Amino acid sequence: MTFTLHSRQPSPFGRKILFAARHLGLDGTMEFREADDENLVQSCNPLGKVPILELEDGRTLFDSRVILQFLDEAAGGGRIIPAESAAKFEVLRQAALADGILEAALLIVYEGRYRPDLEPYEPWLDFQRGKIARALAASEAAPPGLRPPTVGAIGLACALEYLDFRKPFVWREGYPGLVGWLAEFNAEYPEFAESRPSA
Ligand SMILES: N[C@@H](CCC(=O)N[C@@H](CS)C(=O)NCC(=O)O)C(=O)O
Repeated sequence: MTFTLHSRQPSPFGRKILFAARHLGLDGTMEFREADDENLVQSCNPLGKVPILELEDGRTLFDSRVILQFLDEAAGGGRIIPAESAAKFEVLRQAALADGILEAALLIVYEGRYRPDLEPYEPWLDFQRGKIARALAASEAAPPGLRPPTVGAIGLACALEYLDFRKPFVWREGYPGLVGWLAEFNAEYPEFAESRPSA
């Protein structure tokens, strides 16, 4: 079984897939392809977003949440998404919170990137910052467990490092518990650094 991951090197959603595949021992069967052809991206995903996972039989899967479920099953199941119902839904809820941080962070980044000729619209940016602040507070109050790295933990680690990377929201001073949590995640999974974007 081989897969092609269409993504972009700095994508935090793509990073979730890279780390999960590595952790699950599936990285040897997954080829990374830089998604620089917008037509190809849109033909695989009408939403025009990455990551996309192309399967051997030509099927394409998106979005990152679906791909993570697919990888978990491909690795035997119950590895990064618990099999037991209550634990599973708690982890999926944590993952949704982390994705929400990323979505709000991306909107802040895109506000600058796609409207470069206009003044930033602060009420909109504050609205997004509020989502990030509340989600970080909730994640700090009840952080995902570290062992194993569930989709909740993977999502949160990718979200926090995306905030460090693009700096749409200053978080380290306000959330010392999460600073410690992220340090522990990195210590536990040194291979996480391999997927860290460089630019
Ligand atoms: N919910 C999607 C979000 C994916 C996403 O927003 N990807 C960004 C790159 S990090 C993208 O492709 N943006 C282009 C666009 O919004 O058109 C997922 O989990 O995969």
